[in-house]
Amino acid sequence: MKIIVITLFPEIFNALNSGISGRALKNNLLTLTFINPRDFTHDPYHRVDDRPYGGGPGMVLKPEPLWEAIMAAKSQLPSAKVIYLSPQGKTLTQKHIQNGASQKEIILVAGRYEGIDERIVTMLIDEEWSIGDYVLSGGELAAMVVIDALIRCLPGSLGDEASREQDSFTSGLLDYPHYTRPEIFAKMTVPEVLLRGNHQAIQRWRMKQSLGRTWLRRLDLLKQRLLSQEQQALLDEFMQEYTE
Ligand code: 9WO
Repeated sequence: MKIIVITLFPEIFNALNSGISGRALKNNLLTLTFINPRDFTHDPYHRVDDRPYGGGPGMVLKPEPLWEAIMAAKSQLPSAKVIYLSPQGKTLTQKHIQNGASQKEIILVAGRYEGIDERIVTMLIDEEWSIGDYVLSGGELAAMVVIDALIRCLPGSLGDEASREQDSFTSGLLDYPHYTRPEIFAKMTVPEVLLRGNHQAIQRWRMKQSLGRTWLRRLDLLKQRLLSQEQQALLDEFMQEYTE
């Protein structure tokens, strides 16, 4: 997969050189490059922003340098969708990420200031994506969230490929609780079933916890799903124990 990010601050993305994303980059599962609109300014001050028409606080990213930057990216990745990270976009879910990960090429546009000139959105942006209902100082952190989530979907990105299936949301349910040594910590024990080594019992306990937590915390997710007979029975058990 090839991603070009249009950004005034490519250094921010250095954080992706650590951990799972760092290994994916090193192994060339993903090619990540940057184009800076400031490199497409033609005035002596290299200005990328200007005052908003109609007045008001703050500045707007000028259209010309952004236009040239996006066109340069499109010439490198002709089949790429151009995606603008903004709070006005559709809110992403794991499904959108999985779909995005099947694309060969993506161009991500990270805005700054109060936003980009709307004519860029009209002419060059194919989709607007939001990572949640809050405002950041710029699109870079949102782009990094998207890149990290995409990388996890690429085959070969995880040390143990089985762990992807276990990811919360891949299954549409919340994760079950995790424990490791020591057996007693801060006077708290580990659930007995996890110590006994009965794998079928452990699987059932984990599914029950996942269902129970999703019921308690994210009823919206549970309502989108059809439960198997066994899952319904496990959830009934959880609800019974919870309410007594
Ligand atoms: C809103 C706003 C309201 C009053 C005054 C100034 C204001 N600026 C903004 C605003 O949305 N600024 C954005 C900052 C411009 C585009 C880049 N920025 C951004 C992207 N903030 N948050 C995101 C973002 C992207 C994806 N998902 C969540 C948030």
